[in-house]
Amino acid sequence: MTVSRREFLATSAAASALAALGKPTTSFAESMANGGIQWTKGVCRYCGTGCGVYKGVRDGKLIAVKGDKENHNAGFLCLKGFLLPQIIDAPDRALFPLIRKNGKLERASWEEAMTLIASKFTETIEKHGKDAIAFYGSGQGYTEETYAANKLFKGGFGTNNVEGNPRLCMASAVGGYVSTFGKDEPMGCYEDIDAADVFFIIGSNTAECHPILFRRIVQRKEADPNVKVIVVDPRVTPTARIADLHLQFTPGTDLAILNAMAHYMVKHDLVDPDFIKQNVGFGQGKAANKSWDDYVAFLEEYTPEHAAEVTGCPVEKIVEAAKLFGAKGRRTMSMWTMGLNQRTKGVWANNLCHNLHLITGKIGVPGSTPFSLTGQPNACGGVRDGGALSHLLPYGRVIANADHRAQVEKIWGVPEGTIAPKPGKHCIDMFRALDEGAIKCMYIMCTNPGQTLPNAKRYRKAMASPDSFVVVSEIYHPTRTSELADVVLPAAAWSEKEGVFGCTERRYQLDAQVLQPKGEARPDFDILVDLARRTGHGILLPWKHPAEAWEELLVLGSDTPYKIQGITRARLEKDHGVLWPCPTEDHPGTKRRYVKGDDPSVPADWPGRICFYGKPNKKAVVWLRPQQDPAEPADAEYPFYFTTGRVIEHWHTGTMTMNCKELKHAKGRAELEICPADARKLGVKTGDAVKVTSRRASMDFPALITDNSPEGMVFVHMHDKDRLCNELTIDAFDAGSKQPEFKICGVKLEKA
Ligand SMILES: Nc1nc2c(c(=O)[nH]1)N[C@H]1C(S)=C(S)[C@@H](COP(=O)(O)OP(=O)(O)OC[C@H]3O[C@@H](n4cnc5c(=O)[nH]c(N)nc54)[C@H](O)[C@@H]3O)O[C@H]1N2
Ligand SMILES: Nc1nc2c(c(=O)[nH]1)N[C@H]1C(S)=C(S)[C@@H](COP(=O)(O)OP(=O)(O)OC[C@H]3O[C@@H](n4cnc5c(=O)[nH]c(N)nc54)[C@H](O)[C@@H]3O)O[C@H]1N2
Ligand code: SF4
Ligand SMILES: [Mo]
Repeated sequence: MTVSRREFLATSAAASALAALGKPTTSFAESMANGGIQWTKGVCRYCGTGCGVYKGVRDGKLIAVKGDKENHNAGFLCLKGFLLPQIIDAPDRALFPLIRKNGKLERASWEEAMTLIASKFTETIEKHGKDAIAFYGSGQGYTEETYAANKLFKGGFGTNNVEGNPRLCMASAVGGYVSTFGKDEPMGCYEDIDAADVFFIIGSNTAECHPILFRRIVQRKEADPNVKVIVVDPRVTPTARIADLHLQFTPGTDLAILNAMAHYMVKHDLVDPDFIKQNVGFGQGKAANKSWDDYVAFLEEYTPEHAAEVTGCPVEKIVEAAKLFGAKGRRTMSMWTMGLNQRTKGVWANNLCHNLHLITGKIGVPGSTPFSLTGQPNACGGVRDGGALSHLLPYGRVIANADHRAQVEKIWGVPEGTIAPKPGKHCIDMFRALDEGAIKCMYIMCTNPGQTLPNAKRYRKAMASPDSFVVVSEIYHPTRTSELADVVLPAAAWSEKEGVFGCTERRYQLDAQVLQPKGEARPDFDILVDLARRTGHGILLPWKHPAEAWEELLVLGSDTPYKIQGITRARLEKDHGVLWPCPTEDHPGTKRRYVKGDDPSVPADWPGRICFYGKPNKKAVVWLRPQQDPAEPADAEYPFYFTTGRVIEHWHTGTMTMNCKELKHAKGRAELEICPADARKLGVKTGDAVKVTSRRASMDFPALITDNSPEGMVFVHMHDKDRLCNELTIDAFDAGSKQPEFKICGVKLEKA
């Protein structure tokens, strides 16, 4: 069998071949012996795997990145990580501020730009009220940066209109964890991979999106032939290619599969009644007032045969998945990402995954855990833990809770009542308000919504409108967002500043500065401190260095189950990542939450092995959630399912990775992945242009004929700035999490 370059890249073999280059060195003598390269510990810029890196600097330039052998990634990195140096000196780096004058972005001084922003924000609040301004941030900013913005907007300007791209990404996972367990964030850790017997991977293309975790899964599978991998994804992804069992189905129907698996487990004695009795309650709607019998009755209709009919997935595969997942004495780890979260029933889909672990008791032991994979490098640490969404406050607190607001106000030293009691607008509503004129000023930092919002035409128009004032802090220009801005602020990039990242497994780690910012670029943290000073809120952000903000975060996180007070700056500088809770500086960190003897929040005299202390009765909830159709299934007029997502080479809008020559050449433009049968019907060959039309827009893509796509479904990657697939996608969102359904809409296809 010949292996194409693409297949090679997309397997863990690529990652394995790019093993660590050697032991990190820091002393001058050692660095001279290494060709004068100074190596400093940091974190990869990209995905939520959060690989530890060493950054190699010579003569003031970042010349290499290598894997940190002492971190969880054991020295391994994927290609994107290794090629990080190329993002710094890219030709389109934004080097000085720009202000739009007479319709055109023109060079300006920092003084001019900051004065303009401060006066616009101040005037807008005076004229139109606090909620006429908004902040839109990112799971890629450092925790200190995100915190600075959150504090300035909620505690200074007095608006809860603080959102970020994690709304597009992790909101349904948050909703799932909070509704099922009472607290956000995964309870397991990467070490669970080494102990799992069964991997249940649903709606996650782990091989391309979390390659170094995928490598660890493959390693586990290779070490023990009894290990089984189940993949639940409509497409034949590189992840599905290692599966022992691949369940394909009509997009948007997998809630029926999850319920049918539960149905089979209940009928065939694959459940753990003792565990259920001690640790589990049942609920429907919003109330946890149901019983085991109600649950069994609810599952009655979800026979594997019924699910097969609804989903198109063969009945034997659903049964086999249930048998493998539920097998007694075997450990099961489930993983999921956007295939479940980016859905109008995203929270429910998350609930149903948790259900399978709760009814089988496969939770809280090494190798058994429901483990949501986080997308961005700091969606967990900065936005989720840091509470930088419109309904949240730091460390599990919520705007709607008066005690929580009072706790935060006290730590911030602001008068009682400063934090508005009503949640702000969530992402889609915020951009709709910008479109409708209710929001007039927006500060966008470290995200590229002009390319990544669904139904993008509408929101691009809103950002471009002369009636809105949009500030974009970016490391490059032009991007599909900075081109719409009124002011572009040149931001310092990864490695030109320092800060903390928190990845998927609750691991906090410090990313070091090793370079001076390019041109006139400044760290986002400094820019926000400057803005606070100019708007009369300097006292709230009195810091000179992010380490000072970190001190405050430790206080905010200490009297909560996060217990991050042991993760001091000094510890972060020394350690290769620490997993919270970590109540003291000499605490080893916590591998598994809710587990007695491991999680410091579980009382020592707790009678069971696990305590779901996030819930008042200490019981997690199995929710009765029915299958429901997506907002826009394929139909007679728009007969194809259109889905969008990622490939291993690129990061989101490609601003960074398209600047890496090898990555750009390996995969550049977005192609329409279509199966041979559908291509034949359309009369197209690979390379032919296909016109894709949704209810919102039309766009041409070159066809790529591949068996990866099932009949009736097409895929394009989201990384191409010249083909904005988001003009086609739908902005319908989950009623609970407000996360949009990027993964599913109906389109029609024609040969262009
Ligand atoms: N290379 C690379 N890695 C990345 C990123 C990147 O841009 N590039 N981004 C990071 C970020 S922020 C994120 S959020 C993650 C995303 O990581 P993933 O979620 O793994 O990646 P996606 O390609 O968005 O989508 C995953 C899968 O969902 C499937 N899917 C579509 N519809 C359905 C459905 O109805 N049900 C189910 N079960 N599956 C469905 C798609 O076929 C696709 O294979 O990746 C992170 N890692
Ligand atoms: N169709 C479709 N759309 C999607 C998705 C999908 O699956 N399909 N997935 C959604 C998901 S899960 C996510 S997470 C989002 C991601 O969406 P975005 O966050 O909008 O995409 P990125 O390309 O990661 O944007 C980050 C921007 O920050 C800039 N940047 C990098 N470093 C810095 C810095 O230090 N400071 C500043 N100020 N800027 C910096 C980069 O150049 C880049 O332009 O996309 C969402 N949109
Ligand atoms: S797996 Fe993710 S964190 Fe690790 S090197 Fe690759 S992109 Fe970076
Ligand atoms: Mo994401």
